[in-house]
Amino acid sequence: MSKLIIVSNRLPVTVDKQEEDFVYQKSLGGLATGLKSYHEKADSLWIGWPGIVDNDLKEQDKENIREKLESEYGCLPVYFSAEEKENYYDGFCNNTLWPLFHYFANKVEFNTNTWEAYKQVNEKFFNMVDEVMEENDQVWVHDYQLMLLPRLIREKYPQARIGFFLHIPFPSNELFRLMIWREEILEGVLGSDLVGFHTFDYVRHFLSSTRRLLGLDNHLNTLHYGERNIRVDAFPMGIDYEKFNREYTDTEYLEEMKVIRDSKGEMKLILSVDRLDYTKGIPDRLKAFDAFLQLYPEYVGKVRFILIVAPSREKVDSYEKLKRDIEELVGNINGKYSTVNWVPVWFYFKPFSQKSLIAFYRNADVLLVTPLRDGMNLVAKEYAASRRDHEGMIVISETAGAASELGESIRVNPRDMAAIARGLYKALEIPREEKHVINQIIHQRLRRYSVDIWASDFLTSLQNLENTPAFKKGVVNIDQHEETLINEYQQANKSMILLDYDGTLVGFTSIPDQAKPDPSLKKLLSDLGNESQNTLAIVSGRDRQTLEKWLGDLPLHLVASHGLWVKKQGNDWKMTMVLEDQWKPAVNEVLQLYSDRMAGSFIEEKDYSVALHYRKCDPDLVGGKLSEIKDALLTMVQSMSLGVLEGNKVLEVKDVRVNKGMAVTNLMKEGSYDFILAAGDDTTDEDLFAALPSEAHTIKVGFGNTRAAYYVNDWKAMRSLLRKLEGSNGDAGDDK
Ligand code: GDG
Repeated sequence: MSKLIIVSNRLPVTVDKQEEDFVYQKSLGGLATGLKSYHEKADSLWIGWPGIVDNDLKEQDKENIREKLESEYGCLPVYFSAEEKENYYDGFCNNTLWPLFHYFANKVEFNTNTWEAYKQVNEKFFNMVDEVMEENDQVWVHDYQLMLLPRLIREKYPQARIGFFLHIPFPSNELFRLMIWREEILEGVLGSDLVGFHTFDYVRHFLSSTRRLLGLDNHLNTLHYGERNIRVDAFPMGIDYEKFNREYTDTEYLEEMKVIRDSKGEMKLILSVDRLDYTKGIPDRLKAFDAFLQLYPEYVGKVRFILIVAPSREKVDSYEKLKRDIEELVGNINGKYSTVNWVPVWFYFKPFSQKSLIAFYRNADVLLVTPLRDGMNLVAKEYAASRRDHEGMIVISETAGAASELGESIRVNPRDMAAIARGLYKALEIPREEKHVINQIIHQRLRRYSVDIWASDFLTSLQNLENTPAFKKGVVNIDQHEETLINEYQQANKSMILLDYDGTLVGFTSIPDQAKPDPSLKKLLSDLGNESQNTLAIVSGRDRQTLEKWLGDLPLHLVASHGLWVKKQGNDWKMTMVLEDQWKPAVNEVLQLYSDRMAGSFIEEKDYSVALHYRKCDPDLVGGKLSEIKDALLTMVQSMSLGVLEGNKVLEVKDVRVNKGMAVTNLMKEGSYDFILAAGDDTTDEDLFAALPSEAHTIKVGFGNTRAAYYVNDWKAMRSLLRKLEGSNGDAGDDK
């Protein structure tokens, strides 16, 4: 039986040493609160740090804690020392990743020691996963503290199903690229099969970073990475709706409710609940409350702001300072407005029990939640769910992930004090009926997409991922057909092998001239060409001079410029069609105009065509420009027999009568072949596939739609297939 392993930095249980005893408490924080209920129902195994450092523990303590965590909570502890905690957690996680991902670039510290500790602790987590992992287990890794873990697991368990979920925002590439170890971090996450974020904005940002920094294209949110496909998607985390919406009748709750209600009297309550963190925008919120009292003096004496801040990360310097700033602001406001029987801000710096929190939620007229950045913000959802009477109203910052789902609430810019003040006023004054309609919609949504549904949605998506690229429906990986292919090849009397060059036999380079064949490729082609049954042809878009220089000494035919020039083995180059080239300067001029404004692009002029190469350009820039360029060219090319051809990161204008299919049809006429294999990677090779009889073995190299029957992942896989074919006829040769 396979199991689910959840891995996160903190366990849902925190172990604390009090005197000589160990106390087990619920952990605070969004992830722990949210996923705990699912964990209990799913009977999963949860690996994480129990919140206590190694230095406080004897070996025997560690064992006892492990035993209790495992048997009572389904958890397994990863221990680390105080020094590791300082460097990995306080250091790299909270002084580097956290501020960077929340757009606080000025707070980011880069430090090689903390990075080393981050790597080391990720390894520690891996060791614990490794200890309990069985082949068919699913692993779900959580959050920014463990971004290297998916890759570590993948390296040892290539077949495992691994999911990763980021609970905080993924920043725009402009921010993310500031990270020194950005490639390692992306590659770490890409060990997963499914990468989840709270919102589609974070999905977009992640895909933009993988594209710009690792050069990975994506199709319908699927990344093709090496041999694997990785799905990237948005899964907005929900809450345990029932828990917050339920009616409680226990004395603890009823007493808490009474105390809050009595103290409230006729007063309107504004509430906010956060962990202590500079991303939560607490100082700005206090200033906005001050602005509210100034702008709407009729509320002086009639409204109270309850500010609950749960202590967190107090050992990090900036958090200490933040606490002092908050205290000062609270002091200022209270000093300015308080009267004998009214204090505007009630500030609590301590955690409350969840029941107390629910009691606060149920008595608050408005929840004011204005983080400067927040991955999701569960407090907003918990508040809405808690107000069973549909009387609550939320003022939420547009930079919180939850704002996209709580669109009916009042959305504000968290730095705009006047806007927050106006938002508060609106929330307090909103007509009852309107408030009820808004609440109904929100409740419905929260009830439906609860945290359990969120977790099972993520895990079902992980389970159902197909291994074959979704966009190659009906096209089969040649691996599944390899034996038949080799058999047919061995039995054939006359074989024709037609191979494109760039992207099919060699990888792409930023400068086309650098893609010349390596000795191993030359040996492979020479061996294949020397087989007596074989006719081998390289069918390329390159000019004849280059092909001659690189491959002219091999036993094969060469087809250059997409079929315009053909050189049969041992003969001279021949033009397959008489063409004109007077159009080139005009086309060149148009392309040049665009190229000048597309940094990284360049123009290649061939005998009878002009190509614009844009491999090194910003992909988003190209996306917007291509159709414009095609439009501009269209009017020119319509009057001639020219066409605009889209290849692999290249746009080429050439005579439409010339194509790879036409040239190959001529070659094929010269013999009767009982085995035909053709392989190519871009759209110009589709003409080649189309011109071949249906029994031909057509192979698309890499991604994308194709009329070929099979595909291989990349040029390396193509070479290895050709080696096997060649080797199957006796001497395999040594072309490594
Ligand atoms: C991260 C992301 C994302 C707070 N004070 C008390 C208390 N809490 C509970 C709340 C809520 C949780 O802590 C806070 O969750 P948030 O979502 O607001 O924020 P983070 O902890 O920063 O969580 C965040 C989340 O992960 C989930 O993916 O939404 O964006 O930053 O559940 O109720 N609970 C108790 N006493 C308190 O005083 N018992």
